[in-house]
Amino acid sequence: MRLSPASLERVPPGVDRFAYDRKAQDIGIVHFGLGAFHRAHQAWYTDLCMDEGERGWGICGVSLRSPTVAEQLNPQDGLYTLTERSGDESATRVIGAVREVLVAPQGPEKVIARLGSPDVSIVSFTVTEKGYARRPDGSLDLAAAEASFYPLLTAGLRLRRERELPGLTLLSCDNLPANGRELKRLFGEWLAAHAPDLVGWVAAECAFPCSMVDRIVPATTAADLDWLERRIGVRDEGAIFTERFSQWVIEDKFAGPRPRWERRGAQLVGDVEPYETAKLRMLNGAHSALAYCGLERDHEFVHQAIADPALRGLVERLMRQEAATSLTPAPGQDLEAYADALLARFADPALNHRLIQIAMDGSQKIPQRWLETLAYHQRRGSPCPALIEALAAWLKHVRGDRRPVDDPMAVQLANLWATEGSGGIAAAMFGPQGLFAQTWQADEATLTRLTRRLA
Ligand code: CS2
Repeated sequence: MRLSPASLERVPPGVDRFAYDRKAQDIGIVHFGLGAFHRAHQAWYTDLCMDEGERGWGICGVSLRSPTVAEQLNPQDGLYTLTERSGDESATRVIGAVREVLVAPQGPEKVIARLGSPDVSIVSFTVTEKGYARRPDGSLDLAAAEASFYPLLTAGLRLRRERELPGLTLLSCDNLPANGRELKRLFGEWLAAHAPDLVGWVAAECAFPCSMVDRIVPATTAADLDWLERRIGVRDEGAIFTERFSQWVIEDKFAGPRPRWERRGAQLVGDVEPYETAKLRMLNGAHSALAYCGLERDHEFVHQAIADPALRGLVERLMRQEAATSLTPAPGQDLEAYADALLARFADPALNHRLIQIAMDGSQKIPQRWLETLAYHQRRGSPCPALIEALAAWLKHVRGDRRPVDDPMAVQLANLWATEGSGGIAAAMFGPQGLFAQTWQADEATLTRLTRRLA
């Protein structure tokens, strides 16, 4: 039997669940990219806040491509469980916040109508780095943007203006530096090309807060679903598994009402940047290094890679000597303690976080995770052996001869390898004319070092 409002009563009392009147909640949030991360993070905060008395923050999730999530959640009326795991312990909660799941290609007009609803005041995004359609030089790839959220958002905002409704808060929750400002800039480029008449209205009526989001959410496996079914007595095809830790730092800059997410631990601040940069360079930077170096050494999971003494040393150095020293902490932000906490999170075997999941889309991730740190230290003449080691492992990974490469630039990267070979690939990527020159141009010594490592 599937999890649903009707089968909820069969779920044992040890499983926590929402306590608010679900049907009475209007949809106040439209979310693009209803993946596992959103369901473990923002939807969970919102669900807990509605338990605290916040009202009208039901979520309409929009999948931009695949019908999979809709097929998982719609037969369950949007209900799903979130299980937090740590060591031998676990705790499960039924989440009620998702009220509707739309699949954009199956009905774009429904998405536009929802964006045009007077009840909606927030549009949030977890569309992954590539969903923003940025080229390596930072500009908007108009063709790729066409297949992402840009056209729908434009049509929805146009409808609001026609109806004389207020604008929206557009809240990016992806792992990009200054994600709100990036969204604003990229959406501005899109509007200039496709809807110049909306530029002024969007600037006046919409807000683009930055946010730092953090929770490790491994992809759910079939074995996880079976384990949960044995535990709770019903089948949840939309179940999500995560760690106990969660963090959300949001720039307090909204165009209209918002849930008081701080009631359940979100931090509303004036400037997100110190948190966001630390998270990208330390957590995500270490993650990507573990992924490429770990796969090279035939590890499968993060907890296995971090238990490998060679990789542990590399990650310690990357976080403490290379990433942390490139940061300016906010008052009270303790980067040594942050590194300690990250190591403990990575080591938790309960998560079974696959390295291959993190290895995805490296071309979209490494600029903010590694290259900005490398640029910082190069200006000061300090070496970054751990990051160079990680870069070499990434270069080898995208050559694609050991395992398939899941990356929007996979073909381009493989072609570069084919034409440049191990003697020229480093310069083709990171040299003065390299693909990533916008973020970092390696000096001669570094290129030589990298090339030697690939030989
Ligand atoms: C990971 C992130 O897959 C990845 O690239 O580094 O998803 C990471 O688990 C989250 O950002 C943690 O908050």
